[in-house]
Amino acid sequence: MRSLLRILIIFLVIPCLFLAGCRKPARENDSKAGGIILGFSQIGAESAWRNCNTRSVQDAASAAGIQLLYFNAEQKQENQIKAIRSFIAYQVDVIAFVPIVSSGWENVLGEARDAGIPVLVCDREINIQDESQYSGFIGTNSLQEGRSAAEYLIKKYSPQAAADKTAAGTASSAAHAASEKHPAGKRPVRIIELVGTEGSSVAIKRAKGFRDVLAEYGAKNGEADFQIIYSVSGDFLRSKGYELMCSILDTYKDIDVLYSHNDAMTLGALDAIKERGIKPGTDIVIVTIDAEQAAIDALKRGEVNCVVECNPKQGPDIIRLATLLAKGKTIPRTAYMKEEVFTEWDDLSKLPPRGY
Ligand code: GYE
Repeated sequence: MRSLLRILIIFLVIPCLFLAGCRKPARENDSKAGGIILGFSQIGAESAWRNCNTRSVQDAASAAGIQLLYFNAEQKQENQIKAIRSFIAYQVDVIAFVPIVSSGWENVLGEARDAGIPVLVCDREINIQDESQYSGFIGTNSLQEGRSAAEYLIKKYSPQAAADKTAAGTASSAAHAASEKHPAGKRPVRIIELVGTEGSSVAIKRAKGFRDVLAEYGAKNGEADFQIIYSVSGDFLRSKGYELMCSILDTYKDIDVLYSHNDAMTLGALDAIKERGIKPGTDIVIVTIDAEQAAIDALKRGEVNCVVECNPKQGPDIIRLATLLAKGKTIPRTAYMKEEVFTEWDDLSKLPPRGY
């Protein structure tokens, strides 16, 4: 019955709000039912990670008996703004949204505040002058993910770290070979960076965290051991990861490392690399973020060297926080998901299936 109601709302009521500009006058009937209505604006379906994130929110909402008005913005901020306006017109109890980019939310969030509807920012962060325009954030710690990616590289290329690991019998031969290829003092390690969607908090912070750690390391050692020779946005898409990597391989010859902001782009890039007879994981060190099953499988095959987990299963937390907000409670300003790092030096034989 609930799903029938949801289908009716999604396919009949909301399009009506968009197309005819009609307003649902009040929520008396819904309030009598006592249920919480959550308007959720998702950015799209650009990756397996994203699809898992959407499923997680939908499953958690239905488990909690929360009515979810779900919108897929198809990668457009204007669609998200429209969706949020429709949630306001519908007088939902809470609005949750994944901001595709970090800026440009002042007006619509001001409207939500005027309407007295609390807003939960999910997955990606926003950059806004008046932080009281939203109630809190739950999602990805992108700065730390970028830092973890760089920390792995420092270990990988540190002769000492590789030697220690060899002595302990845990180093892969690739780790040792890499550190021998670039002993401190020789030419810097040359890095290609595939960046996520431009203007998104995740792309900005994954780039910044990565650079911060490399710069801190360089400052400590008095030399630049790492050099980002080219950085380009692949919009978090597998197809772009492939296309970009094809042209990058035509242009750059001495690539040591590919640092990619998500697995979808990495998987595309791996296709391009393998097509040219280059061995990913050996000839080019691959560092990727998300930890989709396909990336973990590639790590196990030795085609990827480090996978920084980004946890898409945010649904239970989003629903818990949205419920608190609907009840007029305050929530923490910022909550990050728990995330791990998997490398070629780990025993992954007992890692449970990822589910995305
Ligand atoms: O890494 C990527 C995606 O916002 C953290 O968006 C998310 C990113 C994730 O599509 O795969």
